[in-house]
Amino acid sequence: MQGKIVKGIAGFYYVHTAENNIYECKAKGVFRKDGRKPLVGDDVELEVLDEEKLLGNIRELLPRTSELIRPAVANVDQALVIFSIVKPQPNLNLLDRFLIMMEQQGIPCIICFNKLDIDEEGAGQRYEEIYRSCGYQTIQVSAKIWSAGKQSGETADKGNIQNTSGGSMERLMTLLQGKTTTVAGPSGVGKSSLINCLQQNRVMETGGISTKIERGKHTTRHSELIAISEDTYILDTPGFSSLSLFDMDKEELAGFFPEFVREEQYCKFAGCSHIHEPVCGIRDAVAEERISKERYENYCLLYEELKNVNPYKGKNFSSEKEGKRR
Ligand SMILES: Nc1nc2c(ncn2[C@@H]2O[C@H](COP(=O)(O)OP(=O)(O)OP(=O)(O)O)[C@@H](O)[C@H]2O)c(=O)[nH]1
Ligand SMILES: [Mg+2]
Ligand SMILES: [Zn+2]
Repeated sequence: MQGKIVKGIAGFYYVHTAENNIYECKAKGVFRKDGRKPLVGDDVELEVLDEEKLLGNIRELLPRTSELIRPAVANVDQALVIFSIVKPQPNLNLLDRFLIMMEQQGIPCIICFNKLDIDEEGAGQRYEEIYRSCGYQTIQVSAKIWSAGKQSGETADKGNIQNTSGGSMERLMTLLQGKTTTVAGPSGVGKSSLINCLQQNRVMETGGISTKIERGKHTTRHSELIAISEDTYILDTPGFSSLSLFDMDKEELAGFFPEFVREEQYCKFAGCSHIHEPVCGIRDAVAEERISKERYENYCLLYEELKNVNPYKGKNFSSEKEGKRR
């Protein structure tokens, strides 16, 4: 029988099958010999041990279409990165790190700003503008309003969700339809709350945020894949509070800022770092507000960070070249 791993905890894998059963399985297949490890999202071949108690063994891992390192998950089509507009306020540097990480792994991102209901100053609009101008799909929602409407039966007809105060939930549903989406974002922004709005069957545990520091409490501890409809899955993940850029030279960084790419042609120097060179297309675009100041500042911070992480990388490269010339 075939199924999909929806959760993995302490050596057990929970496998969802077409009959809508979830089997508790151990990894017992030959794949273990070549050091392959099952991931949430993996399609697997399982052997049923006990039909009543829903126990089984995973015999084989089917080929993956994608594999993410963080969160560790297979076969996702896209990421829905969620930040709240307020409580907690978004850390755009963390958002940019996440976007870069996904660009590196070739996974498209939708950026969702939640808690629209308590956005008194319209900050969400500005965040949306920053990221829309980079070419990302962006959306503002309120899980709270939406779930209140759902409970009172207002939005029972899914095709007719047009609640402006609840945000663009209908559009969000359309973006997720037929795909496997990993949700990501800091703790306390409402990832689990939003997933609860999107599906009826399972209720994910949600937690408060600490009133003092307005941070989340890390309520979700394990990644879990939830079937919203037959071919639509969403992965709830634990919140993260930091991300380090990995495996990248500082020269590569600009390539992961989609809005930089179209302006680079105006840089005078090939390999321009966009930090200090005269005649720089990126810095001109920032001055003319075609590139947002926030994004550029984060670029500079991350560039500096990469420089410090691996200060000798560039130098090694040039000395190698000299060595060859001799
Ligand atoms: N005002 C408001 N509060 C919300 C909204 N969505 C979620 N919350 C609240 O924010 C808090 C955190 O929500 P969760 O869904 O647990 O957040 P999470 O992102 O899953 O957090 P972790 O599991 O810790 O990573 C809870 O108190 C929710 O009730 C919203 O749209 N508006
Ligand atoms: Mg959660
Ligand atoms: Zn430049």
